[in-house]
Amino acid sequence: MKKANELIVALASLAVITVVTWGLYAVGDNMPQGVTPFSRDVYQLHNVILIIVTVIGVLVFSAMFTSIILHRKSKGYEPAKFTHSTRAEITWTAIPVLILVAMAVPATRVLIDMENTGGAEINIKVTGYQWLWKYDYIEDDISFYSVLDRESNRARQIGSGIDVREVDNYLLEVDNRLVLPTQTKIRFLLTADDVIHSWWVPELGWKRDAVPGMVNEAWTLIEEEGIYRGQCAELCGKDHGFMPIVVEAVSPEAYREWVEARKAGLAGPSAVVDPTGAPRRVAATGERD
Ligand SMILES: [Cu+2]
Repeated sequence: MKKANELIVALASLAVITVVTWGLYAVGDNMPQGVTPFSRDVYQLHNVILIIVTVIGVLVFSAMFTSIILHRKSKGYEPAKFTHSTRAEITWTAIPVLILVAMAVPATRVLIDMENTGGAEINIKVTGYQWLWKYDYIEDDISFYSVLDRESNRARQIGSGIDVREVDNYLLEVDNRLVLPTQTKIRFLLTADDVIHSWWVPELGWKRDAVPGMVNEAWTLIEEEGIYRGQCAELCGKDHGFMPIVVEAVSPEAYREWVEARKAGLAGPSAVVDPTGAPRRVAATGERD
């Protein structure tokens, strides 16, 4: 009878914890899967670790609640009298080690892949300033600043009277987007000119600090065309929240076309051709060189 009781309590606590954990997981926003091969690896890794910690949580809390309910002193339960158990010591050392190895192996694989910046076709230098970004396309000799767009900037001013919900991509739009080709390995060289910034576009699956006097590396290979938005992820000063990042990923052909037009001074801040067929904006806005 006592054994049956224990089993019922253990199963009930297990069910409660599983339902609560899964509920939180289902209603909560999971992290984005992203659009690069290792952003998806990171997503899978996150799920694997979540499952491992859920299983550990369920087992530990089931054992705890079973003991609290069935083995309490007021029920006259007699505690075990032993003071040392070599078998228990070995078990509770070996099991966590095995769990850590199970987590470390896939995590290390993804980390090594993230650091492998070799073989890139395009190199982009990213420089953080208070409070804007500068992009240099090293092979193509293109360089421009990327600043918070005018609409957001106007709306953010104290007493502007503008309803920020009316502003498209409020604080997540720039004047000059970073145009990149899809299906191409791109290496980033990140640095800063004043304080530490951090370049972060969640869909690409990584963020990297931009530190004055240092060059950090990262890489990406964007699989899907689209516009991906991010922000500086370092508290770099009072206007830290106003240095967004916008990546515009286009097909390699459209990218080449944009590069040529940009070099000729014919392309504006975006590679996306106006669907109305209107000519592209002449000369980029926001250029400061
Ligand atoms: Cu910053």
